[in-house]
Amino acid sequence: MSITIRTALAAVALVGGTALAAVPAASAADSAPAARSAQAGGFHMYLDDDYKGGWAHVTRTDKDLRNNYWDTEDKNVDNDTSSVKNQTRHYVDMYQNVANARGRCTGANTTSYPGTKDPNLSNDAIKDNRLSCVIFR
Ligand SMILES: [Ca+2]
Ligand SMILES: [Ca+2]
Ligand SMILES: [Ca+2]
Repeated sequence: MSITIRTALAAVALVGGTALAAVPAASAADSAPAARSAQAGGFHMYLDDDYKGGWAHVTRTDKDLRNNYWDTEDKNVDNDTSSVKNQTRHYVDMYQNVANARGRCTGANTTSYPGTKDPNLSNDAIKDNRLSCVIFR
């Protein structure tokens, strides 16, 4: 009985591992055309609507934007983002709150799709000037 359960769990783990492994494999296959977007890549955040004002970007998950700063001013990025460009191949989840003690970001959230941009976050669940945590997946 317990062996059967363990086998089932192993199968699930294997499926999960395969799915994860498939992501880098797909990227590698597209490596030539990806060169340009890799240079301009990352998840870009702007202080104002329409990709204006201060700029900051991340290239991986960042669960606390309080120690990220705009290029134009000595202010941190937390609760200040108004527009975004997702120049990655990842879905990027934008959360209202920095990670809690369990490492989970919480509150209102909006997903940015790979290769898309949004000139105004005020009409999204995350809303204007609330972004505090960015999760790449
Ligand atoms: Ca940070
Ligand atoms: Ca919007
Ligand atoms: Ca916030």
